[in-house]
Amino acid sequence: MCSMFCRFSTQVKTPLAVIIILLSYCPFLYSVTDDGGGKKNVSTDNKNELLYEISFDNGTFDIVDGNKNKVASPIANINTLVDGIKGKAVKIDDKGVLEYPLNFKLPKQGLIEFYFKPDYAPDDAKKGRMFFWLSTKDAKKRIFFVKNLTYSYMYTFGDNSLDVKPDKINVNSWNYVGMQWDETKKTMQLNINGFTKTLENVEFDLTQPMETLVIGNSKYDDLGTNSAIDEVKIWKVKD
Ligand SMILES: [Ca+2]
Repeated sequence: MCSMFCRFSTQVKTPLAVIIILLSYCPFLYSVTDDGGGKKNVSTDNKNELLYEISFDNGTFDIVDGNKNKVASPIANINTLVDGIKGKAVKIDDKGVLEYPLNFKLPKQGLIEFYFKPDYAPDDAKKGRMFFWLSTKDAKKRIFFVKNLTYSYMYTFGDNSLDVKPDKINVNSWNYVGMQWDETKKTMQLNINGFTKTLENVEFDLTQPMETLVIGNSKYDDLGTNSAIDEVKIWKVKD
């Protein structure tokens, strides 16, 4: 039953809300380790190479590369700038979205980071929310971070997922999200405010270029965001 649901969840046009529901019913196929906490923030390791960044600090919503050269402006922009964890941030309401056309391959060892400050209530249960979605053209290969309907938070890479419970998320204050993967070591890791979970024996397919980045409400669904988001960064992780 689960494998059927997991396969079904990869269908291109499956609404994200359905994916979230199905993933919440699929037990992990691989071992998960939970370090119970400890402050880890790989981006502080200056060996890593910054590939892309959205800081919102120059008054725009543009994505720039590691040399601060503009890569893309969002297709949709109905959002406002607010005070961020650093400089300015974007406030995305339940209808807001930033959607960027891109064309790049993810590194074999990579890290995606951002901060978000939920403006919804602590008892925001049974409401899926969308924060970050990066996908290939066919949307089967994607990394996304959402709040699912049972109020845990989820990081998904392809058909693999890691999640944390809502007590790891601070409503109405800033939260750190780190989503890391290593194709060689076959691991993926979720880091929420220094609380980390790692999934092992993960098979990645990074051959297709990423073509769409959505920050905020999904273009496929009406999940809403109702949060501020800041300092989005994509890193190439170096040993
Ligand atoms: Ca900022």
